[in-house]
Amino acid sequence: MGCLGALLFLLGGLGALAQICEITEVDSTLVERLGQRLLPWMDRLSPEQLNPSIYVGLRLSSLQAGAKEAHYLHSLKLSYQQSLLSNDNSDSEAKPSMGQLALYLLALRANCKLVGGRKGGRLVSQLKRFLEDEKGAIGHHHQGHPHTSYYQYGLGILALCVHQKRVHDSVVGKLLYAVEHEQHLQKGHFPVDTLAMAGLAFSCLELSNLNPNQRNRITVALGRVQEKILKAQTPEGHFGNVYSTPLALQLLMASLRPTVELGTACLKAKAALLASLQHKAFQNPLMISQLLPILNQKSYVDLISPDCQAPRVLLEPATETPSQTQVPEFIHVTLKVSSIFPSYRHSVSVPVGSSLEDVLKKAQEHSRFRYGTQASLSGPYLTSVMGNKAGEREFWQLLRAPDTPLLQGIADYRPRDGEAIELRLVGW
Ligand code: B12
Repeated sequence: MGCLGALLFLLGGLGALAQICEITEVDSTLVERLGQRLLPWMDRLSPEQLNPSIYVGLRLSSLQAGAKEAHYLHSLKLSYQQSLLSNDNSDSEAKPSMGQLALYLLALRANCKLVGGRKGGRLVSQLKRFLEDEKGAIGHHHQGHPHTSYYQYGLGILALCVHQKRVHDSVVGKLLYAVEHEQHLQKGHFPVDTLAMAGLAFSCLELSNLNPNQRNRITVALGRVQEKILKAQTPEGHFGNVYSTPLALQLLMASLRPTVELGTACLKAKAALLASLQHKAFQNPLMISQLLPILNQKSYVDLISPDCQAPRVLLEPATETPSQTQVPEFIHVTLKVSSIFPSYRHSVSVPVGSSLEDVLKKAQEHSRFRYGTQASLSGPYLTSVMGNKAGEREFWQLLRAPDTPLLQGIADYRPRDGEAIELRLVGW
């Protein structure tokens, strides 16, 4: 073999080793069971319970909900357009946030519509205004923070991009800077989710070439995001934690950068995810909605040109096995709040299988404990404890004592007997 032959042989070998990220051959019954868990949520049509992420997740999955799906989109349109396009500012609390508007635009695109007309134009202008305000809050010298988060900032850019709407280079520039100087992304709190969302926005911009002046910077940032996410893989295989893995995989699947490590890392993540599915880790509809696309080899970036003709399997409601009525067994859970004076500690007894929210309710009924929540797309978000509302860039963190942050919210986490749960006011 001559020199050229040897070189071609070597390149061919390397090409074969560089792999893309694929999650194929997932048991269809497992996927259907996940989809079935979304169905009851699609009957909840009140404005606080509507969730555009559910619609997006389903449309990018291999499953469909028949007439329910069209009805859900219709309800989303009524609710979002009414609250976003009305000039009534009296009930500003009820207005969707920047991220919710962005998810709504993703839902419209998932139905193969591009925003247009007067109403569509107003929604786009509103999202652009949100981003401009956030850019202002970050500041010229990047000394500030967005009012929402870099996660929502990325989501906003992504939503406009899949509708082929250009945002100013300076808006994209703030997200690029945040990725280039990672300390600006949420310190310690879910950097993988935030990086993945930023990466999805950059992937869309790269493919659509909407900001040609920033092409090189976007390409470099994407490489950095991919590298960081691969580095965040845990020994079990998750990227960050189990719940950031779906978005991380969406980003890696959309990647145009096959590498030797990529394919292997994705296979390992698939194994970890499947194990988590067996352990019923995915019950929350928002989490399921971020997971379903990857089980169908899709990511939010596919919304650039969605395939609305692709065959999808019709979901049938799950057949319920009647549970035997038994006398409930009780467990004891200790609830602690040390961030207040005087501190609080109390043990409550609740039936086995109760959620942390049930524990909080019981403590409120039987002691001086008080709490408040706010509805969100992930479920009830704990906003205040003992009358202390978390301030700007603060939150009430949920921990299993002594120091393990919970990976689920108050409605989903089910404490075990003897566990102590701490609610701690922290900055983020
Ligand atoms: C940003 C963020 C935060 C910020 C929110 C503040 C802010 N102003 O943005 C901070 C750091 C405070 C936070 C806190 C928590 N978070 Co958080 N968060 C996110 C993140 C990265 C983006 C959320 C978002 O903006 N969505 C888009 C907008 C449009 O949707 P939204 O519903 O309007 O957004 C609001 C809610 O998401 C709410 N929120 C944020 N996190 C959580 C978690 C839960 C369980 C609930 C009910 C609500 C909630 O804050 C958002 C802004 O108002 C997601 C990542 C993801 N993959 O979704 C994780 C994520 C949702 N969070 C998660 C968790 C576990 C928590 C905590 C429970 C952690 C803890 N141990 O205390 C706490 C919530 C505790 C509480 N008080 O109820 C998990 C949820 C997993 C699950 N099984 O559902 C996720 C998926 C991260 C992960 N990979 O583990 N979070």
